[in-house]
Amino acid sequence: MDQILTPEGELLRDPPIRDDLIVRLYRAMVFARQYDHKSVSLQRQGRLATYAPFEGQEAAQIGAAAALHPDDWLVATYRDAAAMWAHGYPMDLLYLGRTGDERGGAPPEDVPCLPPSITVGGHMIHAVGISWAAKLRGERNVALTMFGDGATSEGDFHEAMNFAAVYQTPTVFLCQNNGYAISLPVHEQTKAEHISDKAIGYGMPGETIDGNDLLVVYERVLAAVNRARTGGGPTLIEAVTYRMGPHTTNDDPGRYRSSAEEAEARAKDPLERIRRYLESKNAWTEEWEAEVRAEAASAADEAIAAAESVPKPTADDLFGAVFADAPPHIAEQWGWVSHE
Ligand SMILES: Cc1ncc(C[n+]2csc(CCOP(=O)(O)OP(=O)(O)O)c2C)c(N)n1
Repeated sequence: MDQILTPEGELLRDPPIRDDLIVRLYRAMVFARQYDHKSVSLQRQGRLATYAPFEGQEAAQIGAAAALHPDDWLVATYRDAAAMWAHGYPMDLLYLGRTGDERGGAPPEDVPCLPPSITVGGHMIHAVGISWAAKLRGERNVALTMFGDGATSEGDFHEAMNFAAVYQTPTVFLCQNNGYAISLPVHEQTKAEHISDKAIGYGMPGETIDGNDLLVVYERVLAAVNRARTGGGPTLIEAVTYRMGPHTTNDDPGRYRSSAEEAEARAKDPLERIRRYLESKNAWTEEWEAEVRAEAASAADEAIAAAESVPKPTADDLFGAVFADAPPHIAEQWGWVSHE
């Protein structure tokens, strides 16, 4: 498993980026964690619907998004809010989406993100389509698609990987192997030693990296993005990480994993690792951390306030988003809601 920065914060080779960029990405990870914690607490207050926490996966998501050009596409899942936010998806729309309001799934025109896919695996095909279109049009942008270990058992994974390799589409497949698909551990998900080994069968490069190491994620995703952009075709990257929280706010991980395992994973916290490294370079202090956390908390508060101030969708918003011409039974229901 490729690694640049050990959990203790020691460098195994030169970092791919300068310390000032590492500081910026660390700051983004703190913002992401604040968003995540806030989301769980808002869900517990009944202000958000079901939420899928990503705590523990911040390095994989922020490192990957940082390797993209602003025009590149990000096609991700319900657990990838950190990556989407880092790629420009406004935080208030992320919150709005989690209130159950579909309008949160429509980012501004200049943010090349699809709405988060709830269908496991389905979005990888869309990423391949988008990147194939870019290739046919002679554009230089690539598509990065993020998915979990469980998604690699879907037929859609096979179709997307095969098509991408055959047509040499500029697609980067980033699997965040976070150990579980809900309660199913990854060793019951596949008999392959590494998820990245699956790339061999499709004829594309594959590699396994430490997904809690921001530096290796950035370096390897950037290499894959550059290869895709310059006509070298797709890559499969397996970023090994751990979902520290439950699958969603409806899940109790205590029913399928031990607290000893969770404690061991917490010792590999991706934020702690960067903090240790920055501290060793005199680029981190407790005061600065407190300031960043306070800024992150206000950003999250402002975003939720903006999301909660959006007027509730009308019947026309809800039905009109789905039907241009509503069939009679739907038109009847549309009428009921319009008159409520
Ligand atoms: C096609 C499909 N099948 C089943 C589900 C129900 N489901 C939601 S999340 C999930 C597990 C996905 O695990 P993984 O791909 O490892 O991603 P993670 O949730 O760990 O990020 C399942 C089975 C779904 N949403 N879509």
